[in-house]
Amino acid sequence: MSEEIKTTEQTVSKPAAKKRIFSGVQPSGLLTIGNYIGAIRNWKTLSSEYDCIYCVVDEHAITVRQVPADLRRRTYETLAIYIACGLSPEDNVLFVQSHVHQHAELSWILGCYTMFGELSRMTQFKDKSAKNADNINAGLFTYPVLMAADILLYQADLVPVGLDQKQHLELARVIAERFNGVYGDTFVVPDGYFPKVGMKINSLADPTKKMSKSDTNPNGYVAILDDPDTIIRKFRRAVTDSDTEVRYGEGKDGINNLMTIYSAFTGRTYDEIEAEFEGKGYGDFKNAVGETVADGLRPVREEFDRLMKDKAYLEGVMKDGAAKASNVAVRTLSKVQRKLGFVQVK
Ligand code: ATP
Ligand code: LTN
Repeated sequence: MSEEIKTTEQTVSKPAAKKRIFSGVQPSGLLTIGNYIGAIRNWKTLSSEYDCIYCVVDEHAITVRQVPADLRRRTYETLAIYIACGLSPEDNVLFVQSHVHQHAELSWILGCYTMFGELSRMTQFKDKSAKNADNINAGLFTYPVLMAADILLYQADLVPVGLDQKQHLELARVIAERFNGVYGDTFVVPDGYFPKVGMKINSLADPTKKMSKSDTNPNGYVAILDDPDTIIRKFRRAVTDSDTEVRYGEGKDGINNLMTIYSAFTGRTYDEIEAEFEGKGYGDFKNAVGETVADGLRPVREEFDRLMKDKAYLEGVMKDGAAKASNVAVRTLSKVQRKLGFVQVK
């Protein structure tokens, strides 16, 4: 919809403000094809229609112990992957979470509007506590509040994420509605955006579990930056069943997962894939998936290598992105503080 602006001489049309997207990935490991298919690829698709803000969420990553030098390097790498996947810093705001201090401040405030019981029900907290039994810290527990702060700080309309983030997104909506209910309209209540194909890519080593970049077994995931031989080898080793037919169906988690990945990279439907591999075995299919993924990711890898040689450029993007993000963040936080009754002196 366009809003009409009347001037004395003429009537000009000003396009209505675009809706806003916010999303992020943790720099907690090498980004996988799960992150790519479930999230980043859709960021690119949506990027022309929306006003997009994409963040490297380093504050989220420290809920699990990180080696400082690795965290620093991965923060650059994650940003470089965003750009290499086609998200230009000119058309999208790209920044690092810890460079905009309002995230942590809003998170504290929203924590006072989030119930202990709500956080206790989060399945990611249960999963990660089981995996990190020696470090079940409060940050791991309140992680969804920080995620809500990320989203609500920018008044985002849409949040493109994979299926594992659905529960966190629903909690962000509950928190926004609760706050709005008490103080009047303050936050936009965000909607989730999930890909039609690939909202949950599973591990190649255990196809009943989500593919995860922090998996200790590197054969479980394919990293966006794995070289072609490694990608092809990992797909050849992918766990499948004892059947031989390439067919999507119950009890065929491994093949279903490979078909989903192949479909995401080729745009072919499951029926078309079944027809393509009729009479051929799993071996041929696994090779085809490996080669298709390796080819599809080649341009990303090449652009990534180029970008990582230019740290000054990446730092420029970070600085510029943080300045743009701060403009929005300052306004939301100030509105929230005013509504709460915090004294504001100029
Ligand atoms: P970690 O292993 O450190 O928890 P992760 O691989 O699960 O990390 P996140 O940084 O938590 O990745 O997720 C970034 C985005 O990628 C989120 O939108 C998430 O939903 C999506 N995503 C992550 N893994 C998958 C997957 N296996 N399939 C589909 N989407 C995924
Ligand atoms: N929790 C998300 C990462 C994340 C995020 C966000 C995603 C942090 N803040 C805001 C979307 C919007 C995850 O993928 N683990």
